[in-house]
Amino acid sequence: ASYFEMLPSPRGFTEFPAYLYLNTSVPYVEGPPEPLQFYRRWIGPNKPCIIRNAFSHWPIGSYEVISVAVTPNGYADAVLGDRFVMPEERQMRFSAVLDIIEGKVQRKGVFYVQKQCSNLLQELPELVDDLEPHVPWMSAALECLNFFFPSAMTSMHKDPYENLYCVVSGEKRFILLPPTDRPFIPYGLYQSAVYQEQEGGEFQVIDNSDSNKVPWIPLDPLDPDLERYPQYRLARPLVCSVKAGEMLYLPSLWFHHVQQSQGCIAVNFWYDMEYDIKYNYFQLLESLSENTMGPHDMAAA
Ligand SMILES: O=C(O)CCC(=O)C(=O)O
Repeated sequence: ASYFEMLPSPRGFTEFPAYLYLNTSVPYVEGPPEPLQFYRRWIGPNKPCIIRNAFSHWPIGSYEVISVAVTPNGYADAVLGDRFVMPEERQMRFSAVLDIIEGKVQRKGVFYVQKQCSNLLQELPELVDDLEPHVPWMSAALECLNFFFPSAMTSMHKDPYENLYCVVSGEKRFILLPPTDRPFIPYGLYQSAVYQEQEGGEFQVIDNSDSNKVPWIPLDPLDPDLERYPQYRLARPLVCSVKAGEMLYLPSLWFHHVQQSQGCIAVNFWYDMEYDIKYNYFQLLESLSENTMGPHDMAAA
């Protein structure tokens, strides 16, 4: 039975605890915090905040590069009909990407540089000199460093990481949903596929025949289809804008949808979450919710 069949009032179940622990907006913190204080105030309670002046000493320069993700619509890794579609990966010079983004050269599609799981260290060594390899008050060890350059949207998902998301230039707009909203967020299982530009310039969706189905969220929080997913009415999205020089602490397991301004450059630091009692309660909520996911799918969906 689904969560909704088992409990008379899912709203009542999450409303009171949410009222106790959630803010109605994402609060600001001035300057780099003390490690212990940051842990007590934000990481332990699993609450987001925006930190100002946390990396003002980074000398950010200009770079030469790398592999670019290309999609027809700006949605990399998102549900399209009954497919989970990933971007076409293309090798390009950084200056060529800039020309496209600045409109000097016309190209079909939306271009996005997104380096995940520390590829940054191999692919953008020039940038690494301009950053610090970790955030000193967060942890001594860098778990994973990712880099985002314009201009795409990231569909709603969650990660099993504590995320420090630094906007270097431009602005990012986040829609955040707490893990306690899991019952109101729909999931489906999708055939995985990639975009591929054809000779005529159109993009085709090509199936990845050898991969397992991917659990993903079909709902677009910018335009939620409430007829199809009525339970989303009970969700409590927080919207925040992170500007150049600001760092968002995005707690583990929070659902997030991300949009950005033209020319936005961002870097994030991922730290493993604690697989503690909170994680176990989340797993319980997950299994009580409408569930298309097996336990092995949990990690990054
Ligand atoms: O900036 C983006 O487009 C995606 C960021 C994201 O999903 C993350 O940091 O986990």
